[in-house]
Amino acid sequence: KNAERTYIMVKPDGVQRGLVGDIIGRFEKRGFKLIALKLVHATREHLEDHYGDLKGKPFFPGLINYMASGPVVAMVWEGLDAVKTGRSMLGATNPLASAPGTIRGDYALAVGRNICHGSDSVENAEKEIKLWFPEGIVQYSHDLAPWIFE
Ligand code: YYY
Ligand code: MG
Repeated sequence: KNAERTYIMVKPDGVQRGLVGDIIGRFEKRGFKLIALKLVHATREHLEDHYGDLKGKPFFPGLINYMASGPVVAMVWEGLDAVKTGRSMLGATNPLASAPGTIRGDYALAVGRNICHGSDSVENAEKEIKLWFPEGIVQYSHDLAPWIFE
């Protein structure tokens, strides 16, 4: 469970608004280990794959336009309960329902401009990590683990 992984992405609005450093900093300071990171301007096909479960929703075309409007920062973070903890750090899907102190609750107002993505299950995290990082993930040890995990 210490080695659980989640896929976290700063969306195009988060990149444009200069929130990349803050979002990375929150995950670093919480104790998660950064194991993959890149800036990508994704194709519509790739984004339709990523959001495949939402095909058919009324907001889907707008979501793809928004996500294809600029580069995103794709990341994999590893640590204790990474999927669930990552979701709680992001806040609710609709930023108006996100608590202050969460990323969306601090920086966003509109559901269609909610600045970040996080995997919603371990199974989806694995799929998303494969989709965004087909080249694989760097392995390295970081000696903080005993200071963060029992
Ligand atoms: O996982 P999460 O991002 O919190 O929400 P999803 O239900 O997976 O929807 C993905 C994405 O779609 C959401 O972050 C914003 C957008 N969206 C929308 O624009 N309008 C909605 N009513 C619901 C979702
Ligand atoms: Mg989702």
